[in-house]
Amino acid sequence: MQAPFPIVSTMAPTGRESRRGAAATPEAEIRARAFELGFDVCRFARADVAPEQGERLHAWLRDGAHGDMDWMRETAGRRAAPCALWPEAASLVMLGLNYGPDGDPLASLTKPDCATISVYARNRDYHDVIKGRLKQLAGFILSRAGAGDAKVFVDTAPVMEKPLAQAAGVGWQGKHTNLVSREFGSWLFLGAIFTTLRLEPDPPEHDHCGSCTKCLDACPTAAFPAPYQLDARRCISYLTIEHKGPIPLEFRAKIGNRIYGCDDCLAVCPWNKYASAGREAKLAARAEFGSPSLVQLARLDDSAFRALFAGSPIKRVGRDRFLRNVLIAIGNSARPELAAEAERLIADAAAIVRGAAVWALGRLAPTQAAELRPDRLATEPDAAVRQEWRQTA
Ligand code: B12
Ligand code: SF4
Ligand code: SF4
Repeated sequence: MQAPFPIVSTMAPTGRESRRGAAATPEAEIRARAFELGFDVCRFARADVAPEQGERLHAWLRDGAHGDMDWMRETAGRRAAPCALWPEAASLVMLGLNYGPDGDPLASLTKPDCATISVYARNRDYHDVIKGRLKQLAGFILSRAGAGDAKVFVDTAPVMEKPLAQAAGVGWQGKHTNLVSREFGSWLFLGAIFTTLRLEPDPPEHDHCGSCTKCLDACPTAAFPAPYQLDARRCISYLTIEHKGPIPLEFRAKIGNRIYGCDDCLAVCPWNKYASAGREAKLAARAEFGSPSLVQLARLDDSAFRALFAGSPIKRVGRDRFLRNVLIAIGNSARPELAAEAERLIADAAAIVRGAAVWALGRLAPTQAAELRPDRLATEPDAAVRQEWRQTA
């Protein structure tokens, strides 16, 4: 039987893993187990790191940059620092899982009758994939220590995963605000284990963006008011996933055929040249999600939507919001033959779908839209959809 971890690590402070040799430290054992579980990066930080993150979060919220993600504001107190969420936490185990694409992630942007689904959503929901493994790793840590407590987090809890991962040396927050790794580029999912055990921290990673501005320049909707700052209200990821109402007019054309999330700022990062395709089969792109046909997606009813996206993060937005996004892409397709899909959906039961269908029809077949307008304006029960009809004039 192996000796349990000391509750307080006895390791002398050192630098990176490579300088530690093969010593069977608690950290090395945890890291080895993390790799066995499929994680690609595993590093450690103290729970009181990155004190500036709280003030930056509050400033971001004060600016209203979170849009209608009210849960970000409501949880801000606990999100601001690990110890505010869990005062007993002493150490953080920060994990990264590589989900690098095995081809050009932006290839489908040039196929106007197809949709672009962001890389992270082309297969299983990463929350489901990662959470179980975090629990297994936390169980391993506690059983080896024979004491202590641990909590696991991936995305949904009020934890600022990016600055904490930077503090542990997983990577740095690039100008696009996501964590960039010298080894995996932009393509790491993050997860965290907070524990009452004291583990030896790794050194933080430094910023390697230099004078590069590729991600800022690539953003279709100018969502970066400044480097390292994102106005979520302008971000296609927010607009297509988090935003519940009609998509503001000024962004519709710029969205192109991105129907769920956006990868443009991630994909152009030069550090991706060191990235490799992820090794997790559950996250590798499903063939049918590579560049799905807009016509087929526009024909999904609720049960077909649920069946197609079972186990996928896309199921979160529900059929109606998803169809809203598909109709924006149809409106941007410049393919008049897709107007029939929009025309059919102007009679949909959901106002959010009808409104987007009116916009798409107005773009693809303005004469047809003008002919339908008087009758539809007279019978349309929803004020926002009537406004869409007026805007087609
Ligand atoms: C809310 C949220 C969103 C929002 C807001 C995004 C954002 N940048 O905050 C929206 C819906 C737009 C979004 C989009 C995406 N998201 Co998201 N999201 C989150 C979530 C839940 C919280 C992030 C957060 O705390 N935001 C609050 C603000 C204040 O944080 P911030 O932008 O990082 O702000 C910091 C900087 O501005 C910085 N700062 C300010 N000034 C300065 C100056 C300097 C010099 C520096 C260095 C820093 C700095 O300080 C702030 C605090 O640290 C995290 C999961 C989690 N719990 O952490 C996932 C998370 C960030 N998302 C993730 C992903 C994958 C995405 C998308 C790529 C998905 C997609 N393909 O569509 C896009 C990327 C868009 C982008 N460029 O950021 C991953 C990112 C992984 C990684 N490697 O970083 C996370 C970590 C989820 C996960 N567990 O893996 N997301
Ligand atoms: S995800 Fe897309 S829209 Fe959002 S900031 Fe990046 S490039 Fe801009
Ligand atoms: S594209 Fe350039 S500026 Fe943006 S995160 Fe990558 S290195 Fe930094």
